[in-house]
Amino acid sequence: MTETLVRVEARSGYRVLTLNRPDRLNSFDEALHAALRQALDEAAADRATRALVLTGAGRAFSAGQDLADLATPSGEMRADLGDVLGRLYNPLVRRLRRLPFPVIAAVNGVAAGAGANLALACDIVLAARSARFIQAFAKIGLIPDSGGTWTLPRLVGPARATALAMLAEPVTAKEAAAMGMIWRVVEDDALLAEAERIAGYLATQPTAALVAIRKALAAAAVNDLDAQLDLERELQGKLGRSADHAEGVRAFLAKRKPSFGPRGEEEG
Ligand code: T3D
Repeated sequence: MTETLVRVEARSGYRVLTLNRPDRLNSFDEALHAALRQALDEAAADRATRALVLTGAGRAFSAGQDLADLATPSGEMRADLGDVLGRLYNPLVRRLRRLPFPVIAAVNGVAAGAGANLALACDIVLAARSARFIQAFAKIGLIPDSGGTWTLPRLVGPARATALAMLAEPVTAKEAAAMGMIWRVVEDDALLAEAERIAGYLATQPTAALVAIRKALAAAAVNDLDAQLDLERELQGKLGRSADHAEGVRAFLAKRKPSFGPRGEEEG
């Protein structure tokens, strides 16, 4: 059951995870959460995995929480939503943000609610030209969750974040790229190939440095300049002593391509 809810394809140096509940627009019920959790943990445990692509089967990336799973047909809530976040979504976002390698979201179609914010929690977000992002929460009396209230203002600024959250209007991939919400728009039929090209490239790069980049950029949201300078010094000091740095410099001086070492113990 869990294998099919998230399709896992291992490639050379990276994995492709596909949310595979297309008849429900890859919306999240407990089983999909469990399957994704397992797939992420397996990828993290495999030293040969140095990048990940996250995408969706069918016409959606993910429609967020499966609303039918949380409520009865008459709209009566079956679960406490704070508890749902605490048990399922918050650990998932933390997992994604702490993976010991970079994660690329290949947003193949609509990404709504938590589906949008899980995509935005990834390190690099590509979207198919036909994809849409919807902060659907306000329409059902909620606030953006899965890190949305943290991620959105950082990506697009508070004015746009407020309008995105309050109006809950669909944003096209092109608009999302123009406002800095995502990295790039790709033609629909080229999306996965481009995501895999990037994952393949990142898998050959110094993983510890890539993970440290994520850490430093995230810390900038809360640090003042002094604290950030200290963090850069700490991280750079460590990276500067690494075999990957030495190899990068040697390769540069010898005018050849670097050959970086295997994934180490880096924490996400
Ligand atoms: O603790 C907590 O807070 C819980 C966590 C909450 C996090 C959240 O994600 S809250 C936000 C939940 N998501 C939404 O509110 C989005 C709801 N879906 C939509 O607004 C639309 O479906 C879409 C904009 C995503 C796509 O629209 P469209 O017109 O392309 O498709 P559709 O016809 O609306 O949907 C197709 C089917 O998928 C349909 O079922 P049917 O009629 O074919 O049997 C629809 O009901 C179903 N579906 C779509 N989204 C969900 C869903 N079923 C359950 N849950 C969904 N989220």
